[in-house]
Amino acid sequence: QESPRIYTREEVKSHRSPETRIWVTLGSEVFDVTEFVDLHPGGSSKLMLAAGGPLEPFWALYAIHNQSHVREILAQYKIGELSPEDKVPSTLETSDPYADDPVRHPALKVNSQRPFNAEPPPELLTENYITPNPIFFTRNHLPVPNLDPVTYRLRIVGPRGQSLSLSLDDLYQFPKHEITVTLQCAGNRRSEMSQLKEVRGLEWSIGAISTARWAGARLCDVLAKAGHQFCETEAHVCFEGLDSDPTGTAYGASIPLSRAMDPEAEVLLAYEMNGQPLPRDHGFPVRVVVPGVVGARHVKWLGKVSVEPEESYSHWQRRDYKGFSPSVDWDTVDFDSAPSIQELPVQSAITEPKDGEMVESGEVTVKGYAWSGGGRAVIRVDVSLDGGLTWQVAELDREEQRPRKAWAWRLWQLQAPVPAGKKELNIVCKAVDDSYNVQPDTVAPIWNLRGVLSNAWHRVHVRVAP
Ligand code: HEM
Ligand code: MTE
Ligand code: MO
Repeated sequence: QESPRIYTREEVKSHRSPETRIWVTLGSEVFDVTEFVDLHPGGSSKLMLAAGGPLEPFWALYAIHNQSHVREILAQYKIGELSPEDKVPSTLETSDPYADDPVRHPALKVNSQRPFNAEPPPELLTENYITPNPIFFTRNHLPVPNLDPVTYRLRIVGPRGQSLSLSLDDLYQFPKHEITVTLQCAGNRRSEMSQLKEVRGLEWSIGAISTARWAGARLCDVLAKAGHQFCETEAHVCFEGLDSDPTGTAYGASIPLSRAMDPEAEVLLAYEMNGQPLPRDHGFPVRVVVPGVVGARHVKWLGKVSVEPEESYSHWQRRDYKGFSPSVDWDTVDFDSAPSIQELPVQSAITEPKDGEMVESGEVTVKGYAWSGGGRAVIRVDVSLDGGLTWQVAELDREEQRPRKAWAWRLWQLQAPVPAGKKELNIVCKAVDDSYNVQPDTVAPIWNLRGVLSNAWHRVHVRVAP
């Protein structure tokens, strides 16, 4: 066996372009990843941030890399070792950008620790119409910023460049508007898609959805104050978070200006969640709430709002959170060809009983949630105990549903006799909204490479106690 080639940190540093080839280090090992750059699932530009240097500070931020299959890919590109005096400074190995993240509730099912992504377990999800703050699902792309409410400023930039800087006290001066809104991630129920065929993304079960009472200033009032009166149909309102990656790129997203300026759309710059200041995980001190629209646009830790002729140039607006045909794969996908997800389709899921559970013979109680995007109200939930052969109508909760402004979910339940002699039940639910939109019966025809918009009939298999 040959002894490994030894390189200095200086040498590695000079290899950071396709012309000179692209080298990186991990621990004391040196890799030439030139051939991998265009294959990187996280994008070539992200990988290039580490070109010529250590991966540790970046991988500490994207802990998805701490998996053996990622290490195996990297191992194929090994070209040698760093000289001993040039090993990574220990501060880089130990500094953890997530060290300051808040403490979380132990009931949350964690799908990723860094960044933090977690959902409430089904048995708690529909215990309350309003989800308690500590178990509200959390979807972070980056470390949670720690913002000082006293020095916090929100920058509002109008279409002609005129700008306004608002403190929290300034925001409190606008009329306080309070609404109940369900927030759902585009990736809710992704795990059902990945069971069918691999998708790229976090494994969410049915809990990437929660409901809160949000209070704050209406975005249309704040934009009017910034001198914005008109509604150009082509324009967009872009939001930027104060969480940012190693290049300083902030989380961002946008919505059409027409929605932002419509008082009936009730888009909020929210500073309260269920009567409390926003928790840090949910955007303290200010986040956007866009009723009826996918979670990704509800930008947290809001730093900037601007009226622009184009949609946000953010990765999450243009290169993610879009739907595609099942025929599209990572070699053929053209992100520019599909619109960004805004309003979400009709959705429902069973939270009780749980898959695999044993239920009593006699009577079974089935519970769950149902919701639709764009303010469309859920008008009915159908439940089957025999895999969809026969159906019964579930009882919906009595929460208020305003026409065209049904922003929040409806909880539902069905109590039904267990058919005599049954050893197992295939429980299914499906919801109907007030446009008579329905859910597809299976996941195959809506499967997509990113695993978004997963809203097939929800199925739970249980055994009946003898
Ligand atoms: C995802 C490998 C460098 C950011 C991935 C995945 C692999 C990978 C295999 C997919 C993981 C999975 O889905 O299970 C590598 C290798 C690298 C490298 C071998 C170095 C040669 C970087 C750097 C960054 C980065 C430097 C950031 C600055 C990301 C992100 C994703 C990702 C954000 C997630 C993409 C998504 O699912 O949305 N990487 N990576 N990677 N990588 Fe890297
Ligand atoms: N805003 C910022 N600044 N950073 C983020 O990572 N995640 C988005 C959105 N707003 C995100 C963000 C996504 S994809 C979702 S689904 C919701 O926040 C989740 O909100 P929650 O964590 O309060 O449930
Ligand atoms: Mo999301």
